[in-house]
Formats: sequence, C-alpha cells, structure tokens
Amino acid sequence: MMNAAKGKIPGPQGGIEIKKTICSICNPDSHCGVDAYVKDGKIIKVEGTRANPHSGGILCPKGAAQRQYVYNKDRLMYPMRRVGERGSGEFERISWEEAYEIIGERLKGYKDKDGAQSVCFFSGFAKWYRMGLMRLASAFGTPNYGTESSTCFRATQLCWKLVFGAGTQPDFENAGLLVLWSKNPAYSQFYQSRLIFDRLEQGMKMIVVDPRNTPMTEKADIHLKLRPGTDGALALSIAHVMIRDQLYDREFVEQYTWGFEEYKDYVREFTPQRGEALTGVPAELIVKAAHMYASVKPAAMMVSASPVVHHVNGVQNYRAVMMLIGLTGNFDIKGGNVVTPYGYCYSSSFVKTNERTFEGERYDGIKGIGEEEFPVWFRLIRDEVQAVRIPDYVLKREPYGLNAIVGFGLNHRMWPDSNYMLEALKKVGFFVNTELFMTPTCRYADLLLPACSSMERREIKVYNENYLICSEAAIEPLGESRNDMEIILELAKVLGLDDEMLGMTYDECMDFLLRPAGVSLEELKKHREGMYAPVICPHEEQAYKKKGFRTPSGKMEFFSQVLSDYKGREGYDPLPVYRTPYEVYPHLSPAEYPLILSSGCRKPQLVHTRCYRMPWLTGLEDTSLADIHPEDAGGLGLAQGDEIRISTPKGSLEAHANITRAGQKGVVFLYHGDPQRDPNELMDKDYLDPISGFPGYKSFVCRVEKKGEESYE
Ligand SMILES: Nc1nc2c(c(=O)[nH]1)N[C@H]1C(S)=C(S)[C@@H](COP(=O)(O)OP(=O)(O)OC[C@H]3O[C@@H](n4cnc5c(=O)[nH]c(N)nc54)[C@H](O)[C@@H]3O)O[C@H]1N2
Ligand SMILES: Nc1nc2c(c(=O)[nH]1)N[C@H]1C(S)=C(S)[C@@H](COP(=O)(O)OP(=O)(O)OC[C@H]3O[C@@H](n4cnc5c(=O)[nH]c(N)nc54)[C@H](O)[C@@H]3O)O[C@H]1N2
Ligand code: SF4
Ligand SMILES: [Mo]
Repeated sequence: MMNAAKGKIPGPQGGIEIKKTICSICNPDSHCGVDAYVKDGKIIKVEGTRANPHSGGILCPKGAAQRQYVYNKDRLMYPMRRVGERGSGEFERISWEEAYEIIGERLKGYKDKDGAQSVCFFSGFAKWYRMGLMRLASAFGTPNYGTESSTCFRATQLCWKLVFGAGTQPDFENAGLLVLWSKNPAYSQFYQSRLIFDRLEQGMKMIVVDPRNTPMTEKADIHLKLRPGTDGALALSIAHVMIRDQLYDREFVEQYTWGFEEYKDYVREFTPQRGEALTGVPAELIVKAAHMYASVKPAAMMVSASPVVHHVNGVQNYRAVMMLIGLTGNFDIKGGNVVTPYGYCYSSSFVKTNERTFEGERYDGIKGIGEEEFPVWFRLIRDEVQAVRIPDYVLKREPYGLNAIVGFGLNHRMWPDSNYMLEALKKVGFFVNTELFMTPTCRYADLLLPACSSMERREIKVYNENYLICSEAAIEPLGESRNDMEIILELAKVLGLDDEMLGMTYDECMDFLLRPAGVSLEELKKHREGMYAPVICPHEEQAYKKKGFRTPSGKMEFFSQVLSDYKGREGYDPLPVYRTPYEVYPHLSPAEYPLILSSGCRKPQLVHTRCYRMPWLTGLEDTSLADIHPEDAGGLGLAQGDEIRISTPKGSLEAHANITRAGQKGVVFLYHGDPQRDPNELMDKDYLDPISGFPGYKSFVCRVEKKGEESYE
C-alpha cells in the first residue's frame, strides 16, 4: 500500500484517485486538461489529460507547478473585513453571511444616494464567470461593468468590427503561408505553436513580424524585425508593393471593399524605402514579404490580441495590418482568415451556447465609464466600459463619481500608472475584491471574498476543437473559499435582484448554458474527460457574398464610415493613417528619454501578476532582468547583470541588465506584473490610444542608467 502511494499509482490500494479537471492559470483558449492525483483530499501530483484533444496530455511549466498555485501560502481562506488602514493588510475573519450583509447594505446605500452608476463591477483576467458578473451589473442597474479586456482583446475586436464587421481566425491548417503578426504562441499559447510547427514540417511557409527573436522567428522564412509600434507603417508599405506590382486581389477589392481609391492614394507615399526608414525593416525584405504574402495562396494571418494595440497608434496600426487580408483576397476562404462565430467564454468554436443570452444586454441607461472620451468603443463594443478610466471617475468625480468597486480578481497593476489606480482604491467609498490570493491590491480592500481555483470547482469549457468538458472539482474548496459564479448568484440575492437567470443554482446555470450544444449537464458529467459537442453550427463560407459585411457600407472598409462620423477628433482618421507615438503625444522628448520601453512581451513561465509567488517558476529565470541590446549597453558601459535604473517621465525602477540581441537596439524589454518592478508604475495614465483608450505599454519612452551613475534630478 505504501509503495502504491509512494509511486503515485492510482487505485484503491494506494488510496489515490484521478480527477479530470482543467488548469486555468493562463488564458481560456488554453486551459489544458489536467489529471489531478488526489489522496486524502489533497492533490499530490498533476499530469496532462491525454484524451483531451486540445492540450493532448501536455502541461506547460505553470500547469505542472499547479500545486504551488493551489496550495499557496497567500491563498485567501475566509471572508475578511479590513480593520487597519487601507494598505496595512490588517483584516479580521468574518462569516460569509456578515460579508454579504455588509456588501448588500453598502451597495444599496450608494445606489439610493447617488444612483446605481456610482457602483462599478470589474473582472480581472479570469473569464469563466463573466456572463454572471455582467448580468449582475445590469440587473443592479449600472452600465459600469468593465474587465481586463480594456487592455487586452477589445481593441482588436473593435478593429475587426471597423474593417470587416466581424472577427476571423487564421485557418493555418489549410494555409500555404502563415503570416504571424506580433504573436509568439510558443510562449503565450503553446498548443497553437505545436500545430504551427507541424504545419511547417509539412511545407507551410511563415512570415513573422516581431521586434524580437522568438522560437517562432527562428522557424520563419522571413522575419520582419520592425521597431515596436511601427506596424501601421510596415503594413502600408507592404500594401504599397502589392498595389504597385499589381499583386492584390482585384476582384475582391472591386466588388467587396469600400474606399479603396482613397486608401491607394494614401498608401502611395509608403514606398519600401520609406517603410524601411519608419520601421527599420530593410526595403528589400518588405518587397519580398509583400510578394510572398500576395502570391502564396491561401494565406492566413494570425495577429495577437495585444501587442499591436498596446501602442498609442494601435487601432490605426491594427487596421492597416488587417486590411492586408482583404487586399490579398484571403478573407473568409479555406486556408485564409475564416469568419468564426464567437464560441464560449472568449474562445472561438462552432459550438453555440446560451452565454450571450445569459449575460444579456449591458445596462446603458446612463453613459458608462469612458463613454464621452471613447465613443467608438461604446458604439461597437456594447458589452463593457473602458475600464482604464475607473480611477479618474473615483478621483476626479467627473462626469460623475464612482463610490464603490466590486472586483473579481481586480489587480491595480493592470492599469497604466498603477499607483494612480492604487490612489483611487485608497479613496473610493467601498472596495470589495474576490480573489484567490492576498495580493498587494487586496490590502486596500474593505472586504475580501475568497475564490477557489479551477482545481476546486466544476466548470464548463468549450474548446475550439468543438470539444466540451465539465471539469471535476479535484478537491473541496480550500478553507471557506467558493467559486466565483456561486458568489455572484448569492450576491444577486443579497442585493434583492429579481432576475430569472441569477435566480438559478450554479448547476442550473451550467445546464442552461450548454443547451444549444445539444447536451445536458448530467450527460456531459458522465464523460469525465469531455466529449465532442453533439450540435455544431455549420460554417457558411463567404457569407458576405450574400449578406454583405456588417459595416455601414456593407463592405470591407479601407475607409471607415464609423470613424469618419467622428471627424475632427484627433486620431480618428477614416484611413489607417500612420503616426508615430511622438506625433500622437508630442510632449514626449526622445532627447531626454532616448530609449523605448516595451513591457509585457510574454514569458513562458509567467502570467501577469499570477506566477511570481510560485518558486518553481520564478526559479527558472531571474525575474529582475530587463533586456538591453549590446550596442545600447556598450554606450551605457553596462555589463551582463549590472544593476540599472529605468526611468520614464512618470518614475523609475531598478532592474538588472540582460544584454541580448533577442530584442533590438534602442528598446528595453521588461515583463510586467512583478510587485518588485512594475513597469506600469512608470506609465502615464493618459498615454492612451485615442480611439480604444488602450495604454501604450509597448512603446513608452525611457532612459537607462547604471545604478550609482544616475543623473541628478
Ligand atoms: N505593461 C504591461 N501591462 C499589461 C500587459 C502588457 O503586455 N504589458 N498586458 C495586459 C493584458 S493583455 C492583460 S490581459 C492584463 C491582465 O491583467 P490582470 O487581469 O490584472 O491579470 P492577472 O494578474 O492574471 O489577474 C488578476 C487577478 O486575478 C486573480 N484570479 C485568478 N483566477 C481567478 C479566479 O478564478 N477568480 C477570481 N476572482 N480571481 C482570480 C489572480 O489571482 C490575480 O490577482 O494585463 C495588461 N497589462
Ligand atoms: N505564458 C503566458 N502566456 C500568456 C500570457 C502570459 O502572461 N504568459 N498572457 C495571455 C494574454 S492576456 C495575452 S493578451 C496573450 C498575448 O499573446 P502574444 O501576443 O503572443 O504575446 P506577447 O509576447 O505579448 O506578444 C507577441 C509577440 O509580439 C511582439 N511584439 C511586441 N511589440 C510589438 C509590436 O509593436 N509590433 C509587433 N508586430 N510585435 C510586437 C513580441 O516581441 C512578442 O514576441 O498571451 C496570453 N498567454
Ligand atoms: S498555464 Fe500551461 S498548463 Fe495551464 S492552461 Fe496555460 S498552457 Fe495549459
Ligand atoms: Mo491579454
């Protein structure tokens, strides 16, 4: 018996049971299948679930370190009420009933006094409960439901809506060429990189557009190593070559696009030579890439949710990039960029669920946070507000004040000028956070509710293979922690909201969500490792030929009619006009701050703020390293590992120099989320893209000095 347990061999003999669950340490389109070995109610080991077609039995280092996530000393175990100063971290344990009572009283009080809009509901990176949270906010009567997508997926979604009226997925399984524009799935979505590497072995070509060397650029036929934030100029230059050399898809352009003549005129000035001057990519490589993209058919383009739009010219750049899909005639064809229906919970699939019905319409009786400033966002993104402005509504109380923030995984380091957000959390009337861990942000909360991890809850998951699973809770929730969705349903009761969806039990919710997929919750539970969805909505290829595009012109728009409605607003050009960050924000002086600070390029072992408390992961690479190019390091007299100070107009932090050619000259790269050195403390809160409100995380200005040799200020 001892031996069976020691060897972690499942079976009654050693008392070890395998639970079929999922990892949710990173993004929902990953969420690998996990076999959790459980003995005496404790997880003693994890392995990948081989039968899961999405992850194929593999776990990344983060998933393999799962136990350090679940059994972390920082886990919140009980509801707690703050007793010390905000930030002091002094809390006392209270019961769930007491916690709910306080929340109910405070939120209802603010609603009566200043209106429901003075209460804001917010979700951090976790997504699985969001349909409930959005509904809760709407039922409460506030338009102010916001999420981390205010710095992530929504800007690209906005661009897709502006240009094509719909989003697409790259069908690289059938493509002759993959244009990987600003994405590094080897680190950020490893299941995808596996598939891409397989396709490369089968002969698919690949162009990668990335300012860094990555495992993807190493396999590329062409690597366009552009300067950060110059994507628009590069795309316009590629378009110039395609039009000049008559390589574009005339039929598609003539029949299905709007504003091509204006676009063509604008693109005329973006010769490859000008492209080289603006982007740093050699002119001949621009020509070569344009020829390859226009001639290899079909070709798919994969663009990430974030790096292109993490610039103050991000929306226009992203539009310029995606227009190449139309120009090359690869829109909605097999092996190109296929219009894919929204699947479940931020993943695309052909499985229909009731998620949208569940979340309902966002309440919009009164303008939401950021609505005056970012009108196009609110016109096209109906579901949520632009949350980067939350602190302004708290601190300036204009156009109205926020009194209360109900956070689920709210982490102030997501915000540009994260200390400004912290200031808002100090001042706001009431702040409750539902969290797994006692984070630095939690220390400022009035009330903390303990959430459980994916190992401790059942959850429905829909993979893009059209595969479903209802994960098992491997263990009981630790302490008194509960699952977020249950907390939301309980909050609805406490707030006295009479809502048919929020009145369901958690199991009833899951059953309702699954219904259109043709399977009941009970049935799905029987398939412990998951199953293919019985009902799939078939894809109608090139539906635009019959139905048109969901844009004002009914066509793909090179010239945006939506943006032209806002003429006169800075940056809202109907054409994908290229401007450098310094043109958008002329007060930034490259003389004083000669380097670019690019923060947040993904690392395989870290996810935002989540993994810094996991020693197996922080032990893989020193987290204090900032990447500096040898030529910049030479000019600064830096040696590998030297202590440095990175300064921006907003502040400074200390790091160690990692001298590497992986990045590029003139740019310092640093990961984000580290409480010891948070680059977002160095960002200006107003350094935002004027259309999306996205922070310029990947091209702020900075200066680097060797520690001890800093200039006097
Ligand atoms: N400088 C810079 N900043 C960036 C970025 C960048 O590239 N550079 N990237 C941006 C992007 S793309 C994103 S998506 C954001 C992410 O920003 P955040 O959403 O802030 O990211 P996380 O730190 O992953 O998650 C926030 C909190 O959620 C908690 N949490 C985890 N799981 C659950 C759960 O199931 N329930 C609850 N209630 N809480 C949970 C975690 O413990 C964590 O404290 O950061 C943005 N910030
Ligand atoms: N391990 C891990 N995985 C993650 C996350 C994580 O934190 N850790 N976060 C998840 C989230 S929230 C997101 S949004 C995704 C992001 O997923 P990805 O976009 O794949 O990740 P990044 O590394 O931010 O960016 C991809 C590549 O874009 C390049 N890049 C940086 N700036 C620019 C630019 O200006 N132009 C161009 N063309 N390329 C640029 C970077 O060098 C990088 O190699 O990852 C998800 N997966
Ligand atoms: S953290 Fe790793 S194991 Fe977990 S879901 Fe993401 S890729 Fe999979
Ligand atoms: Mo993201």
